[in-house]
Amino acid sequence: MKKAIITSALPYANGEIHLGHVASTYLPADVTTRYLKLNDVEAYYFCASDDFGTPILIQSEKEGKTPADYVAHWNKRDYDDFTAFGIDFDFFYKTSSNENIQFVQQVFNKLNSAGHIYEKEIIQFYCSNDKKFLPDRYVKGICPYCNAVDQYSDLCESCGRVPEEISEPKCSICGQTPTKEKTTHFFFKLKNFSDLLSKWLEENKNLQKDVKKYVQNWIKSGLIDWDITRDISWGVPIPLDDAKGRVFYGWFDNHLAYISTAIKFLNDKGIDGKEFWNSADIYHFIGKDISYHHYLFLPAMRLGMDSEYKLPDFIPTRGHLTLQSKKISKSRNWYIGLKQFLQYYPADYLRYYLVSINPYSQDDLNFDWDEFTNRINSELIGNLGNFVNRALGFTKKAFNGIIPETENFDEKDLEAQAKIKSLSGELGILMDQNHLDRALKKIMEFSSFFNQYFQHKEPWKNESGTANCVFLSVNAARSMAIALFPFLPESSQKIWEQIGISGNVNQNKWNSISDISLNAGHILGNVSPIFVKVEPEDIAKYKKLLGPTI
Ligand code: B3M
Ligand code: ZN
Repeated sequence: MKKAIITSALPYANGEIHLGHVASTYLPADVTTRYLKLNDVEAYYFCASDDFGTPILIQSEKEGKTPADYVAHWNKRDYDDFTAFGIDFDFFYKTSSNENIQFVQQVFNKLNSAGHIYEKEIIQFYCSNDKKFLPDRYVKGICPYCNAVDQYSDLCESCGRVPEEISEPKCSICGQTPTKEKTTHFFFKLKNFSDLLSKWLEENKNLQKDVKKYVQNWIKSGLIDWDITRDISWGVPIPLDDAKGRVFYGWFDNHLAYISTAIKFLNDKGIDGKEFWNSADIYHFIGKDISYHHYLFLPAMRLGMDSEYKLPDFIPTRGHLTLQSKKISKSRNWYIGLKQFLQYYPADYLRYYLVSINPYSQDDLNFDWDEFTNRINSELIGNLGNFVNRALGFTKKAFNGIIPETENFDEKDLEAQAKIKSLSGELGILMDQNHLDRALKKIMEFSSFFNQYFQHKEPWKNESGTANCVFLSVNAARSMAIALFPFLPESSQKIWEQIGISGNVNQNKWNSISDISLNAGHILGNVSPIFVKVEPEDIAKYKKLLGPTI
């Protein structure tokens, strides 16, 4: 049996999950995992809260909580919100787990003995007002590469690079210009991995071409060794006697939790976690802002351990979500929390909309309330819901809910039959290539074909051919229910039950989508509309909630 491990970027344990998070990573990863499971792959989806790092320490200090209490709260809240959205992790853990802390320390020791680490005295920003060293988000300034203003010192959000030294630095707590003080830090020799990384990028044909090009250019313009130390109290302690009181940079430890979380879960299940990891396809789903970390730091660290844990096969990288064409910003209240959204509409509405606007590329995508309304009302309800309800409703009314005996198929019936036969293969190709949006579109085309078929056959006239139309339409609804499971798990189960098939829709195999397995005599379940229309008046109300609240 084929194996796969799927991860999605670990959410920082410092705030609620919003639509921007789920669009680019969690939803595509969830859809993919559900698909792989149906398609006979032993697949597991892992994630964890990203608990360490400066922003979290800063925020917990502001709220007067210990960082441990603070992250525990967000770990639970994030998990609950994901679950309500149908994101079905096999295991959601945390970077601050004992397993991860130990694993990170082991990895460091291995890299250190292999000669990939060195210690160097550096000058760090220090705020004499706050009496603190100021790593990462404690400093804001101008990006030395692209001149974007107001960037944190650890990542430029405008060009995606990690600045060596930010220009015109200011303390992000008090705004004062920091002084420079000496401290010793550990560095990872990223520079030494340029050739190995280039080779890996070259050889891995599954990586997206456009992202690859970006990363190859970064390598060409010269990598710099990577400071993996922080002079703060909250993090994985550096396991050396002369490093007391210092911890690892969050980006040194967080991606290692992909591995430590997988190993913990698999070992607990009685599976050899390491062996599984190394014989599985590894997928890391991310948003494009963290390409640098996933295409350089992460593979370099694994290479530095002689690939004791294999490198990723896929790093599906998607663009950012804007909201009504404007950048999402929590501070300006220009965002929609996942929990809040799910109070308005079922998870499947959002899943449908977000997958359908989300190509397998780095292009940004936009959430627009009016487009959401249109797509739900005209596509999800007008096309798909309508067909399912029409086919099943008519069978109920005209045949007492029992699939009739077929007669000879005419040309239209044969065409319809062929559509069912080819569906699983056609969808499978798109799913394997990560084109989730195109696969969903194909299901919608299938539905609209059957709407037209039904219309053309006019079964309500009860002339010859009616039985064939009913037979094929109910079978098409069955195919759709299975094909929709990765995308719309709740609705697909509803369709399944209305068709009157027992068990869960996900107990089927992907290629059974193309079976015509409901025979004459099969009895439907209770039939009712699957979806409820989105009302423009409600949308007008929700739109008003966006933006500055005074
Ligand atoms: N916690 C979130 C982000 O930068 C960060 C991801 C870690 S993945 C190992 O989007
Ligand atoms: Zn300060």
